[in-house]
Amino acid sequence: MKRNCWMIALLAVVVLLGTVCDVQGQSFTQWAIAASASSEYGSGDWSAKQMLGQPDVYPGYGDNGRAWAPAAQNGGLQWVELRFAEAVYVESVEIYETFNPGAIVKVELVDTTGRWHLIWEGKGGRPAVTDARVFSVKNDIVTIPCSVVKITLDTDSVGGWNEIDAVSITGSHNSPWPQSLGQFDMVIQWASRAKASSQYREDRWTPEHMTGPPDVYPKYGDYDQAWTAAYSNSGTEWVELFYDEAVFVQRIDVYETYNPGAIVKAELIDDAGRAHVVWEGRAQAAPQESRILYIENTKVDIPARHVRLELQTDQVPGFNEIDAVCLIGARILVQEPRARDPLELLASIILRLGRAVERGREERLADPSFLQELEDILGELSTISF
Ligand SMILES: [Ca+2]
Ligand SMILES: [Ca+2]
Repeated sequence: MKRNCWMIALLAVVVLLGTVCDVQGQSFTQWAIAASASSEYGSGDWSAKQMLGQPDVYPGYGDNGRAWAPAAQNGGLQWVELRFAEAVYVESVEIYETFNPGAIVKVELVDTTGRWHLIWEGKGGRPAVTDARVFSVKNDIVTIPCSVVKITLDTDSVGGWNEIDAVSITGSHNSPWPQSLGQFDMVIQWASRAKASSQYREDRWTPEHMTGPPDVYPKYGDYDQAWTAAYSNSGTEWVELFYDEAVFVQRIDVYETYNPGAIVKAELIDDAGRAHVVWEGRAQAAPQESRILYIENTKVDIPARHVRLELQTDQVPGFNEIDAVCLIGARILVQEPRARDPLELLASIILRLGRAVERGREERLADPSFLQELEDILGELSTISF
């Protein structure tokens, strides 16, 4: 056997591994198989089990017994808990709200060890358009598999019955996050301090109104609990947000609650004061509704607690308002060596053994018939399809 035979065997193993990983890495959507709630309007219609399976009200809008409703219209905090068949690395949670949407204030994932992780929080409020909506929450917080979702609603925040038709999770069996991100170490932070190039008034629409969790979103409009610049179409403006703890930033979520689309650049500023560009885009008017601009960070791997956003306010007519900015990141970068796949390990051992036999023959280190026997065994090993 010659060296290229070992190489071919190794290549075959590598190709096979790649294919297997591809199949396992695909994300898929699951619908709830079990549901419970803090309260329910009925034991049949409007009960928690009306959230099981695929939506059967959505995209319809209105009071419908095929969706869950709490016992009372305005009954304070209520929660629902949904269980899914397979634990997956959750990429997003989709919540089908089919009557009086906007009351969701908290979305949590429960991992397979039973630990709770907050992945989204807000104050609740009626969105601009009263229509059925799919509220989609991205997850970059929990980097281990989960199969349970808990959703908390403040039913006082949106009048009338707040109904949920169905809930799904989308995720895969393979982690979409870099190996280096430590498990359990991702944190959600809201800005604790903020400043801006200008502000509309001394006491209202100030930079401080960008600190803390969103209190305008999902409402849309000109609200003084959000920041806006002194003038509506004055050109370049900037805002800076400060957080308590420096993290390796995974994502920046910007809550734009009035005339969204003016942001053109996002930077992280390290503790030495150097700016690192995370994202750049073009200003463009977006639909007249509040939105979350998700800025994924794949470029900058230094810890940061300081974010700078640049806006081109003359490109999007009207006042461009920002309600809150969330920083999501890992506390520490765990540099664990990647666990090697057993097949990959075997292939590399076969390759090493082949080289050793070759060296033995070239340097006459052993009996030629013994080396021949070793070579024959290696030949057999390389014909096995892994
Ligand atoms: Ca339903
Ligand atoms: Ca705010």
